[in-house]
Amino acid sequence: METGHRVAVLDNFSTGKRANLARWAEHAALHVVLCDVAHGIFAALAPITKAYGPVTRIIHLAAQVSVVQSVANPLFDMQTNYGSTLHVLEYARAHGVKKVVLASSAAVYGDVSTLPVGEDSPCKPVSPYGIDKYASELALDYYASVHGVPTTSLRFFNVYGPRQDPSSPYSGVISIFTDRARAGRPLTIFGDGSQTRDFVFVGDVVRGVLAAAADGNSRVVANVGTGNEVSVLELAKTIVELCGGRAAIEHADARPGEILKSRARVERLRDALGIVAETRLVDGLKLTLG
Ligand code: UD2
Repeated sequence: METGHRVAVLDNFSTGKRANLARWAEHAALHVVLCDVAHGIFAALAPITKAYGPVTRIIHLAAQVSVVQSVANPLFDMQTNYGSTLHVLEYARAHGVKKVVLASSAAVYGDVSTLPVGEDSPCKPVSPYGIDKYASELALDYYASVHGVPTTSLRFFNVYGPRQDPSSPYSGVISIFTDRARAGRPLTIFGDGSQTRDFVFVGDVVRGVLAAAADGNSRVVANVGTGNEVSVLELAKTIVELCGGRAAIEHADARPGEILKSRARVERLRDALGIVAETRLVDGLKLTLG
């Protein structure tokens, strides 16, 4: 909207909060529509399509985001994560949308033997979540080649930042750890904490998403990460230290269906989209802690 675009937000607010849009609430170019994307978007967008013409660019972020939840309820994951993608692509096909950007995931790779993992590595997901994100990528590719819908799939690594909700046990680890460390409560590490992740700050992710939406190329697949990996134990120690050192670190059983190591190759993000995720973890953590 800052750049003169009209924006429709479709959300069922199952995890997101309207309050996060408060800054824009009165803006005439923002339309917030209560909608479960997995049930279709034609009806939800009909008034906007009628008044202003069809949506021209879609950023598809709607998903259930927990790998653990997908293991417990694979059908829900498929309906939510893959089903929503098909609804988005059907709208795009019907209305000649100029770009569909999918929030895909590092989970499409599964357990990788060689790190950093590049986009041409084989995709062997080890969870229903990873399978449904990969299926979504294949659907984008199909709609691009058969129906001429321009697409970009961004494989998000571990995204974190302010306003991430820590309230569910399946919330992102940084939201949980910062919430607990702030309150002086113990941080629980699943397993020995040697598992690694490539944590990428939300501001850098947003720049990648906007670049992908504006990009004229189609069928681009790019990782969105920093190219660095940090162990969960190291992460926990850093957060405890930033919060004054009061909180204890505990261990519990490792989670099923999880990947062990994760680190992105980031050359394509830089070369195809001109983006470098440059926020250092410690700076991103400080911004998250506020
Ligand atoms: C994240 C994303 C997922 C997908 C995936 C890609 C979230 C919530 N999930 O899954 O959508 O994109 O990355 O690979 O962002 N952990 C603890 N203690 C806690 C919570 C987590 O030790 O209290 C560990 C957990 O076992 C895992 C790591 O921290 O090894 C990261 O867990 P997560 O749930 O933040 O994210 P992940 O990588 O499962």
